[in-house]
Amino acid sequence: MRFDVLTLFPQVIEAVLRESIIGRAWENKIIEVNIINIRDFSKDKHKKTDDYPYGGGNGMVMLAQPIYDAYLSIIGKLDYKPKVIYLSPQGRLFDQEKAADLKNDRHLVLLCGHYEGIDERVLEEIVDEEISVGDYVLTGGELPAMILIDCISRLVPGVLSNESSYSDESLYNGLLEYPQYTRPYEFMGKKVPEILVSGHHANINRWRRKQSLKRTYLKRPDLLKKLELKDEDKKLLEEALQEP
Ligand code: 4GX
Repeated sequence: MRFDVLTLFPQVIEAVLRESIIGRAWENKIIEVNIINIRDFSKDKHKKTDDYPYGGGNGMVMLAQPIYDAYLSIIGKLDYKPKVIYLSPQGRLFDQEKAADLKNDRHLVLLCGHYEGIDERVLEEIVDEEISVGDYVLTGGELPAMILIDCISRLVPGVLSNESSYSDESLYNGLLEYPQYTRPYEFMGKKVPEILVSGHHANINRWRRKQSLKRTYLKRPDLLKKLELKDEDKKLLEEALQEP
C-alpha cells in the first residue's frame, strides 16, 4: 500500500506518522509514504503557493500550477493512475466501510488544502474523490489525511502486531466493543464481572456479544439500524435490556 501526500506542511505529517505504529510499518516497508511539499513546485521566485481570489473576498486560494506539477511528478513514474483524494468538508463522510474499500486501492494520493481552498480547475483535473472526516471545519487537510493513512494502514496485513487484532473490535462488525477489564480484580470496590474469570469461553463470548449489542443499542442506535440482526442477536439484546 502506498500513500503520497501533497501538502504545504510536510514536517507536520512526517512527525506525526513517524511517532505512531504507522511509523514502524513505514520503516519496515509494509507501507510506503511519500510526503511531497507543494512549495517545491512553485515557479515563483518567492516560492508563492497562493493568491487572492478572483471576485474578491476573504483569504487566499491555493494556486493550481504547483499542485498540478506536484501531481505530475508522481504519475510521471507510473504506468497506472493512482486514486487522488481531496480532503474537504464538502466530501462524503469517512467511515470504517470507506477505509476497508480504500484499502483495495494500492496507491492513494492525498491532497491537503489550506486557506479558503484550492483553485477549482486543478481539482476538476486531478481529483477522483472528495472525502470529509467530519462535519466541522479544520485549518487544513493534513489532520484528515493522517486520519485516512492511520485508519487504512492498520487494515493492511502486518501493520498491527497481531493479525487478528482488528477482527472482532469495535465497528469492524458494525457494533461497539464490549467492556474490557484487567488487573486488579477489585478496583474502588468494583469487581470484574464473574463470568470473565470463569474460564468458560463459550459463555464469555456470549456475554461479550451481548454487551456489544447492548452498548450499541444504548449509545449508537444509528449504527444498529444499519445492521440486520440475526434472531440469536435479537434474543441476546432483549435479554441484555432486561438485566439491571
Ligand atoms: N474533512 N478542512 C480542507 C480547505 C478547504 C476550504 C474550503 C474546501 C473548501 C476537512 C474536514 C476540513 C478545512 C480541510 C478546509 N477546502 N477536511 N480545508 N472536515 O475541515 O476533511
